[in-house]
Amino acid sequence: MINLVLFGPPGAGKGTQSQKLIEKYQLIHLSTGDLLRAEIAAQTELGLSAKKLMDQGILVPDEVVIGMIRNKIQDNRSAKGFIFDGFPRTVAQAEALDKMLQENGLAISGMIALEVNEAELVKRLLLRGQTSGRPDDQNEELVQKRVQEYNTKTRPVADFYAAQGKFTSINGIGEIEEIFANLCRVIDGWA
Ligand code: B4P
Repeated sequence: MINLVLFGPPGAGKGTQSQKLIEKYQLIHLSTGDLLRAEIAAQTELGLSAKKLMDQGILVPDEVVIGMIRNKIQDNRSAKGFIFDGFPRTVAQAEALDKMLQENGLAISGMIALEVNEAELVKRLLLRGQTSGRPDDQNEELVQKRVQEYNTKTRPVADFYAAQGKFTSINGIGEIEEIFANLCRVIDGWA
């Protein structure tokens, strides 16, 4: 079973690469960003309170995203594995994920980080903002805020997996196919 944490700053290509990985490895894709946007579209109470934070580029509370992921793992007990995309984003989320997986007799296989510099991230997200309709992709100030949230709250999650010997980083700049091939090489090494 492959349980991958795909890591990187906003705009690093996590969502893009996840789509290719789920097809190749038949994994369940768990994107907390997508799950939150689905709650917003359905206008649930959770969605409405998350929207206020997401529109400012701020992370939503740990207990909200942990609860969403717990439900999804329990709904997919017979899965071949999971891609965690955009989760965990804090060390508290990483600790909760380890515990949840342990309770289900599972474990993270490894974390792969996509390394992309800040100028490229801003360029990609503002470009996506022209067509995505995502309020958090609309202006540079907001995009910078998301990168700042990543640097302060999310970056330490890499050390959490490195301490377990489960961290690999690859270049996230270049052709999408080339980055995908490098990801597959790391994953195939886990088999
Ligand atoms: P997310 O939905 O996770 O959004 P994201 O970080 O912007 O990454 P995404 O996966 O969408 O973009 P990608 O890199 O694929 O989070 C949104 C918000 O939700 C957060 O700010 C937060 O408020 C909240 N949230 C989500 N999870 C949370 C959690 N666990 N805890 C607390 N809050 C949480 O792609 C970006 C663009 O780059 C695309 O347009 C793509 O086409 C392009 N691109 C990809 N690869 C490329 C390449 N190689 N070259 C050029 N362009 C490329």
